[in-house]
Amino acid sequence: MQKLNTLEQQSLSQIQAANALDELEQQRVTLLGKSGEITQLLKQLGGMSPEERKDFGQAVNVLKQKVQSALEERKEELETATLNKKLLAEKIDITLPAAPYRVGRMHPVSYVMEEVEGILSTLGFDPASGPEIETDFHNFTALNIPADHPARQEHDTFYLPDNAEGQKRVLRTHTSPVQIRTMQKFPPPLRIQAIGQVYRCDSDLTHTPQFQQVEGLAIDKDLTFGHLKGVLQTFLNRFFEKEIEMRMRPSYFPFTEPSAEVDIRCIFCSGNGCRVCKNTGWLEVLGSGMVHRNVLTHSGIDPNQWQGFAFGVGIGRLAMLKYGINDLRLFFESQQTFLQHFGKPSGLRP
Ligand code: 2NM
Repeated sequence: MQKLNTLEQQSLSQIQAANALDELEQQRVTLLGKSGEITQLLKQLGGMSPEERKDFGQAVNVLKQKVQSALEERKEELETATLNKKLLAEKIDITLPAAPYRVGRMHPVSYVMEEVEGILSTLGFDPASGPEIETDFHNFTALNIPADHPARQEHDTFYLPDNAEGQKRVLRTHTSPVQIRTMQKFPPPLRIQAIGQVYRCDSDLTHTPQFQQVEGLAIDKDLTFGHLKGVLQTFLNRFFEKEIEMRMRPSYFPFTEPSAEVDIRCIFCSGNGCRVCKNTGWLEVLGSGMVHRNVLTHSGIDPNQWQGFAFGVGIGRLAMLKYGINDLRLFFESQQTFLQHFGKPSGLRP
C-alpha cells in the first residue's frame, strides 16, 4: 500500500510536469501499457488471497482511475496550449495592403471590333462569319472582280494550293466572301455585318499582311443611296461619340455601282489643316456603294427584284483615328507601355 501511494504521487506529478503530447503518451505506456507498472500490479491480483485481493485490488483500481483522469486532463491542457501557440504564430494582419499585381488589358484593335460590332448590331446588322481560307470564286469572281484585275495578282493575294476539287484557294483579302456565302444561304431581305481578319501580301510602314476589317450589307426591295448615307452618318456619330461632318466622293469598286469613298471632317484640326489630314481638312474613313447587280446574280439573288448597299471599314484605321495612335506598327509590337495606355481595362483591380 505504501508502494501504491508513492507510485501515485510520482505518477501524478510526472503527468503534471509533462510538457509535450508525445512525452505524455510515453508516460501512459509506462503506467497503463501492456507491461506498464499499474498493469503489472493488476496482474499480481491473480496470485493473492481473496482478502488481500479485495483491498489491494480496490486501491490499484482507484489509482488507475486517478492516473487515467490525470492523463486526460493533462492531454487536454497540452492540446489547448498547442492550438493557442499555433493560432498566435499564424496571426495575419488583414489591414496590410495586398501585394501589387498587373492585370492585362484588351488590345485596342479587339476593343474597337467590339464597339463597331455593337453599334452595327443596334442598327440591325446581324454578325455573320465565314472561313479565312476562301475559294477564288467567293473572294473574287462572285464580287465581280474580273480575271485580269490587279487585286488578283500574286503580290496582293496569298495563294494557297488548290483544294481536292481543283478549286483555287486564297487567304481572304476582304470579308466580302462572308456576305456572298450569307446571301447564297439565306433569302433576302438581309442586313448583316462581317467582321474579322483579312490578309494581303503587303508589308510596310502603313500596311501589315494581316489586318482587321468590318463590312456591312443590306438587301431589300427598295433600298437607296439615302439609306446608305443615313446608316454611315449614324455609325460615324456613334463611333466617334460626336456629330461628325461627312462627305461622299464618287469612287470605284468592282462590287458596287455607284461607289463612294466616305471622308469625315478632320477630327484633329476640325478642318483647319494639319499633318494628319495633310492640310486637306478631310480624312478618308471608308468605302461604300450600291451592290453591283453581278454580285447579286452570283449570290443567287434576282437583281431585278432586290437591291442593296454595302460598306467596308478598316478597324486599325478607326482605332488610330479615335484614339490618336499615329503608328500602325504599335498594334503589333505588344509594348506594355502602349497596351497599358490604350488597352481597355478589364473589370479587375488595379
Ligand atoms: C467596301 C466598299 C464597298 C462590300 C461589298 C460587299 C458585297 F459582298 F456585298 F458585295 N461587301 N462589302 C464593299 C463595298 C466593301 O470596302 C471598302
